[in-house]
Amino acid sequence: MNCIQLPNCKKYMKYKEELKEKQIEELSKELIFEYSKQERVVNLNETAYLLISYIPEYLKNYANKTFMNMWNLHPSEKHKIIMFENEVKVHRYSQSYLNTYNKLEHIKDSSYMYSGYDTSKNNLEIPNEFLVFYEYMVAQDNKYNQMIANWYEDKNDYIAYHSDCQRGMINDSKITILSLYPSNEKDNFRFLSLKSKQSDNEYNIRLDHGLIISMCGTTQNDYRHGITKSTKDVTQRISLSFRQMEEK
Ligand SMILES: O=C(O)CCC(=O)C(=O)O
Repeated sequence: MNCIQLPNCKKYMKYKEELKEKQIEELSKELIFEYSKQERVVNLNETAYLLISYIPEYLKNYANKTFMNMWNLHPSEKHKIIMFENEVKVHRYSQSYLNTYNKLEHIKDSSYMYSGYDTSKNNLEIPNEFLVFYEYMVAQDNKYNQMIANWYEDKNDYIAYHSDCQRGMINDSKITILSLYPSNEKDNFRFLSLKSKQSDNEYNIRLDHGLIISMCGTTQNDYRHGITKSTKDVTQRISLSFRQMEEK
């Protein structure tokens, strides 16, 4: 495993030098992870870290061929969430599958992101088009038992900074996001932005086609994350996020 301690350790400086040598574009604190078979580790602090890897080539080929079929699975209406008891429509389509947490007892002083008040469709079976990705993730770690698909239509779709709700999740489990696009055109790739709750630390990670990013350790307690709006026109993006929930 490569270890990338951010922002000051020697290994990170060496990594930056290597990026320059390969003439890979890197803006200030923007991290780009070109395809590699090796899993990489990004330490956000002593207890929060990210794991970065890629789906194998056969899954990428499958995604290239079936992207529009997967796109057409999005719900007809943009997603709703609950913010301090109010239903709010957000700028993306979203659907959760399998073991989704459906209790709303906390919404007086917190938010609920899996749906609005109607939780009746939060535990659907995963559609066939997405099953290969779910099965791949379960083969990596058999604790994954829940999935959310997010569909981002264009540059105006985004997800606001938030920390993921950990209610109902297995203790110390990770949350993993896979990014898919209609092509490998890097101008369309969105960024996952992570902002520390305790300091000015901020990391922007380019979410390439087929990139898998796991948020691990205390990332949800120490950082907020979001997908920012793009400043230029971009194609669609689908993200599949995988969680590890306590069995009911
Ligand atoms: O679409 C994404 O990549 C972000 C998803 C996300 O932030 C989440 O599931 O909490």
